[in-house]
Amino acid sequence: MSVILYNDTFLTREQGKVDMEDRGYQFGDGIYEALRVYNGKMFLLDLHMKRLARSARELRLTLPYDTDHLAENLDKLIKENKMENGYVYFQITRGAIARKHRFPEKPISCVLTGSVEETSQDEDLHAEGIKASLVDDIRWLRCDIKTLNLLGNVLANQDAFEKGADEAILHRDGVVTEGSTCNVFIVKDGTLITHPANHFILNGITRIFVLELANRLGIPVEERTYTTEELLNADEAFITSTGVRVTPVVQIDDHLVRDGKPGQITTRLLDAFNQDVDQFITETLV
Ligand code: DCS
Repeated sequence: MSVILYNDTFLTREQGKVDMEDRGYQFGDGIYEALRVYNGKMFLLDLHMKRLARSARELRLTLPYDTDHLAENLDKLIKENKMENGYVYFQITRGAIARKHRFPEKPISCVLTGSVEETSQDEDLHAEGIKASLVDDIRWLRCDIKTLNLLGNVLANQDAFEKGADEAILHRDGVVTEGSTCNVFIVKDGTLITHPANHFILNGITRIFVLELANRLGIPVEERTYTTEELLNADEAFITSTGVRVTPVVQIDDHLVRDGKPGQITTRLLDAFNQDVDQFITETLV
């Protein structure tokens, strides 16, 4: 029986009920984070908590308690569920009140829920590469906030799936932004290129980590916009996210990325990433 976090308490999954007038349910008025757990410990926790605090500020949402306390509760949640490897997901909404678009006049309590999902350590990894499909980015202009409003992402992801692809790569008028669930990188003439972290993309924690790895490995980086044409003519392409780490993109619709095999720089970054995860696991053993 799984245990969930509900505000500051722990309940069984069956006990966890949310009010039908919760603003998260009615407007998608809330924020979330998803973290990877290895060996019972949360990976890149501080960066996730920083991003959560930023999302809350941007939506003028007051967290029910501070991020240190939240981290302690998430730790307990993992232990209660005896989970070794998997994900922690949590979300915070502006709370439940009679439906009106504007914020509640008097402050009401936020609703925080958290749950875990067990997976094997490498279930979501696809080192051989995936197929992607180009889809119009029809989302709003604050994609930098990790909000519950994911309809643009959901529709793009479904569109890609129906075209036989694993992921949608989004573009605004021919400028590649990110994936429906991930960030997108290309490599051209040895340089790593990715969309700058502005309002058009979510600044992925994995994106931040991969940029640090590139720096460590001496791979030149350009954070700049690039077009779908540059993507199709890239030497290499890959996506990053909490689930997939660094995953090569070997095909985009009917077009092979170079020879349709994972690129050299992509593989170097994935190897470095995996080594850091292994080290993290070893450290948590002590
Ligand atoms: N861009 C979008 C639109 C995302 O949804 C995600 C993660 C990312 C980029 C990559 O961010 P992280 O590197 O921080 O994971 N999507 C999460 C989600 O909705 N479920 O799991 C990962």
